[in-house]
Amino acid sequence: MALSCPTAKEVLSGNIRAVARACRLIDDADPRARDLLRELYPHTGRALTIGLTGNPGSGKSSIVDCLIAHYREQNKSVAVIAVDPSSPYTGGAILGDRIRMQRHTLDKEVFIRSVATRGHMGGLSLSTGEIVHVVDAAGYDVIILETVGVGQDEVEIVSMAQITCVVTVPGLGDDIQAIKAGLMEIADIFVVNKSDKEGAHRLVQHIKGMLHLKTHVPDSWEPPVIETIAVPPKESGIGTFAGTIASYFEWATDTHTLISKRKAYEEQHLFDLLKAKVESELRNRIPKADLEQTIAAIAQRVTNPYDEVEKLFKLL
Ligand SMILES: Nc1nc2c(ncn2[C@@H]2O[C@H](COP(=O)(O)OP(=O)(O)OP(=O)(O)O)[C@@H](O)[C@H]2O)c(=O)[nH]1
Ligand SMILES: [Mg+2]
Repeated sequence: MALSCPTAKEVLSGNIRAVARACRLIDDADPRARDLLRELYPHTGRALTIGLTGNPGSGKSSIVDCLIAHYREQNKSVAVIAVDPSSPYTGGAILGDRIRMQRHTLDKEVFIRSVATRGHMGGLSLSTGEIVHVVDAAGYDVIILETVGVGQDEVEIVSMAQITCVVTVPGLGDDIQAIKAGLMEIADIFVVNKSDKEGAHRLVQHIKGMLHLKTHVPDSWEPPVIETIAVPPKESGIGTFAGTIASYFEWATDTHTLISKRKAYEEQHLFDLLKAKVESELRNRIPKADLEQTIAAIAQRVTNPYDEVEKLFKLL
């Protein structure tokens, strides 16, 4: 039986089942999701969005669990979107996320959702963005995006958050390897988790050293490096981390950084949608038989894709 589409009103009222159904429609690339998003869009852009990325197993979900507790104490509702691009199914890692955040599963003010690679044309970042819009419209105060920091996809995903936090841990061997290139540039805050382990302090110094090498732009935000322990009984640093996130929001609001980030995201989003639209339009317009013939000819090296693109482009 087809999944029924929730009304915008149901989502806006924060009805958790409606929110979950909307997320499933997005996962399934159901065209009704677009109509719903159209109605929800004016009600989005209110939540505080935090992106958390970093090495696999560095304790991201454990930190998220602590952050949920922190925000719940302040009576803020929290939605968590855990992105696992490595798995085409809702597999082990996501189950791990659930277990890590188990103490919050009965809390109605906490919504946890996993996103895997499925989803529509335009890819993971597009469908993740849409899920963010749904939970934003549903009124969650804080939205946390967790991704494993490996690919370009994830860099794109965390960049849609208002703040990007990069988590790393001591003991990964070469300290330089501890933070993947690309992540160094996008971090607003560094978290050295598992600081109960040997080498945490050295890693902090190392990251600070790397940050000092960057040319300092006046009035820019210097990413702080925070040590945390995200598991009992020695949990620590989470309050400092949350406080730093709050300071960042103050700074980013005052300096109009949030507005610039939002515009950058809207531009990216617009082009993602446009690309998806153009591709599906093109696929519809090129007769299937012609396409197959062209592809076969390219495969046999009778022609090349460059000439074929020009030909098709002129034809259309
Ligand atoms: N010693 C220690 N272990 C921790 C700490 N934080 C998390 N862990 C453990 O590290 C393991 C991985 O934690 P997760 O929170 O699942 O890590 P993750 O980064 O979300 O993992 P993936 O999503 O699979 O990439 C678990 O066994 C945690 O209990 C910490 O501060 N100290
Ligand atoms: Mg995790």
